[in-house]
Amino acid sequence: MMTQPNEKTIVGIATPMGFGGVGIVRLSGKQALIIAQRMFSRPLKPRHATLGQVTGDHFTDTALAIYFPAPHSFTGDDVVEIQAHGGWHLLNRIMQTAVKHGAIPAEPGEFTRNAVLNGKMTLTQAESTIDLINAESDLELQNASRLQAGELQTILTQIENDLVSARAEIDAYLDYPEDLDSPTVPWAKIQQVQSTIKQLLVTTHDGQIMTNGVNVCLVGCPNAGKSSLFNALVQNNRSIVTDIAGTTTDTISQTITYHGIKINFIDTAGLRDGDLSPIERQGIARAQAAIKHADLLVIVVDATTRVLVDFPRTKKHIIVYNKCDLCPNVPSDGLAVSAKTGHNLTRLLHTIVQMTTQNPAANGVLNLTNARQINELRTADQILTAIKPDEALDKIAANLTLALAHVGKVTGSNVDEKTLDEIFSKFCLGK
Ligand SMILES: Nc1nc2c(ncn2[C@@H]2O[C@H](COP(=O)(O)OP(=O)(O)O)[C@@H](O)[C@H]2O)c(=O)[nH]1
Ligand SMILES: [Mg+2]
Repeated sequence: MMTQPNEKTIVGIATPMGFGGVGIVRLSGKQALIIAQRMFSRPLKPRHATLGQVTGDHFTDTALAIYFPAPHSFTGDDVVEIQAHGGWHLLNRIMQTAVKHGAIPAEPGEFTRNAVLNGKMTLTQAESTIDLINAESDLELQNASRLQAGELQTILTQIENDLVSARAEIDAYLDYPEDLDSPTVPWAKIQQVQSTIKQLLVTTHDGQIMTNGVNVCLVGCPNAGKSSLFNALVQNNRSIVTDIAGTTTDTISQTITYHGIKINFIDTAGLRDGDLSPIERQGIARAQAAIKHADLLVIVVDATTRVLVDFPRTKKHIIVYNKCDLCPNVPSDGLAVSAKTGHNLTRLLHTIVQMTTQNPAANGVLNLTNARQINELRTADQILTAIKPDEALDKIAANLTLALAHVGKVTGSNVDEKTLDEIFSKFCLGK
């Protein structure tokens, strides 16, 4: 017989694998309390932190334990959290002890999965947990918090309702054509759904940038000052600077956050031809690969020589004339900067953000960041966009149902076990 998710009691380490002051082992399921009491010295009361001893083979630790009776717990099942000291071996031992007493090691994301299955949170909220945990900037945190609060779920539930009611209107005619004078397609409703989904999809570009950052490649002739500029921008002496051409060979990257946007700067080898060492040739090949993958190129020109390097003009780029401390008058097609004095570097950062983002979350737009959700909504969008008002009604109805199915894969109203497995396998153990 298949075990229902909440018929077994699972155990996992909820805190990261490492060494810390505190580490948490979490039990969830019908036997959670019984198993916890087999290893904890004092009786647990609902929602009370109890100080006691947790004991197993080879160890005893002083710990706090809290019992959250169902349904008022994270998973919706009975939960016990044991807060012990945060050593990975100790926590593993506590977990093994729980297993010895009847618990089953949790699969990645199984706690959250149970929370969804028990109706404690929606699927979009569960998926946004990963965003919240992985957030590296305030913008990401802000966006993840909004997803956690259910903002996307609310929008998509409205879409589902509209699709269902549009479909019902058509069905009414198909079932009883004699009752209605002429078939009416609820076109306004369909268009409303179309436009809401399109609005959501527009945000994926910025969502992507918010999560992964923009890749900005510093490109130019040897000695233009790329490495100096790189160091000044990332405020770290990462890259070696000399007046010898060909100093930088490997690509060097570092990420900074500017106004909530992550910018991944990549310093590259200067581009030049001639009789080059194999090291420099490889460096230039790497530079060219980095240029190809960059979202934006900063073309660094030495203001004193003004030699512009060859670069793919079709790529987004900004020309900067560096060393403007030596030569303040520069051509109007670029920005005068100085790695040495820091002149115009804030302006450069500002321009980079402006040129690479469309509508950053700072403007109050909810950004889609999850590839799976984006794929499903893109498919729904394609299906809906292909619908024509003068098509056969049964065909329109069928396409509305199909679009609804894809939206349901995001909201959770149409997900199977396999999809849930895929979603939660991306979670960490103990989550
Ligand atoms: N005066 C001045 N010198 C600079 C500036 N930026 C770089 N340099 C000098 O130019 C030379 C080459 O710099 P580097 O950053 O290694 O250039 P790269 O080969 O393009 O990476 C070094 O001697 C730097 O000190 C600048 O803004 N002003
Ligand atoms: Mg360099």
